Amino acid sequence: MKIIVSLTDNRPEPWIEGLKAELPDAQIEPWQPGAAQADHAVVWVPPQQLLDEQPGLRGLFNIGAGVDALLKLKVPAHTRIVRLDDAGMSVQMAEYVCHTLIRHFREFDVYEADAREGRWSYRKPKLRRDFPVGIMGLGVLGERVAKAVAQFGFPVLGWSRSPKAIDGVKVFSGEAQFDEFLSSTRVLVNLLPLTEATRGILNRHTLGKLKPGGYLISIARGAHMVEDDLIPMLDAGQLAGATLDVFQVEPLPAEHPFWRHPKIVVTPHASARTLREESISQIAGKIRAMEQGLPVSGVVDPIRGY
Ligand code: NDP
Ligand code: OXD
Repeated sequence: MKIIVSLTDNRPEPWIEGLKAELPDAQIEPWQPGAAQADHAVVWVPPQQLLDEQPGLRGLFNIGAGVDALLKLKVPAHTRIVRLDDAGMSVQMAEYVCHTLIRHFREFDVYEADAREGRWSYRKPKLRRDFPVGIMGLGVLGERVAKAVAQFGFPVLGWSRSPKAIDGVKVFSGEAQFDEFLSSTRVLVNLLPLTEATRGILNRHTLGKLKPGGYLISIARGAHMVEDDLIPMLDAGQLAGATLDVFQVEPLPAEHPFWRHPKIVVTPHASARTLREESISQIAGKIRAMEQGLPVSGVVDPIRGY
């Protein structure tokens, strides 16, 4: 069995070493133009040339959860695209959202500013029931985040394409229930995949439906948000604040106004990093299963887009 590796922005060597340790009988190499046909490829945003030159790939393993960049390429219909399922990312997302939510709810940002001035002053306690948290996307990441937030006693709502039941979470589904989901939410967390149906879904119309004091946590993809809509809503007091991890252009240009806006916190696409060891072991397990004709989880439906 031959496996090729092509990871934009990542050194392939540690991945190749890790995969070799898991799959000692496989031939595993970095992809180069003109390489002989392989059975599987492990990739992050590979060049179209790789796919054109490798029509016999059975598995295309993405080293991330989101496959929006991969689906822009022409992938042969018989090649199965497989995403990472969790592999250590959902707990990171839960940490990120709980931290951001609690920092905002308890006004730790205000205490930090007070401390810098040597000011001893209490904030009036707020009620959790006034901070319903709505999570868009209840997949591998969204469900874990919803459960983590519920543990802190906040009312939790979720929105997905298909109906589902999650303990402690009020689930809305489909376009028909989107407005009701938004108008019941104060802190909005986006964990949708980027598809044609979700591009631009965070905009002045949708964000304008949140409860007063709305707060946005945007951690899936930059193209979910109409960026020009955000600052006017913050400046007009229609939103209380936003924590943003993903952007239309990454790295976020140094001159971008998001960096310096007092109601925006920026992080550099760091809410859930791919963990190499967990990811290698998951991908190797899926390759073994595929080779034995067994089912694998995380196979992407290219029509649905995730
Ligand atoms: P999943 O595919 O497991 O879950 C996607 C969820 O979104 C599902 O609940 C799905 O509904 C729902 N959904 C999809 N389309 C729609 C729609 N049109 N309307 C309503 N709901 C919809 O994805 P993950 O949870 O693993 O990851 C989510 C995204 O997070 C990734 O696609 C990626 O873009 C982003 N991400 C960002 C990272 C970062 O560091 N910032 C790191 C990792 C991921 P249903 O359940 O009905 O199918
Ligand atoms: C992912 C990401 O999709 O890192 O996994 O954004």
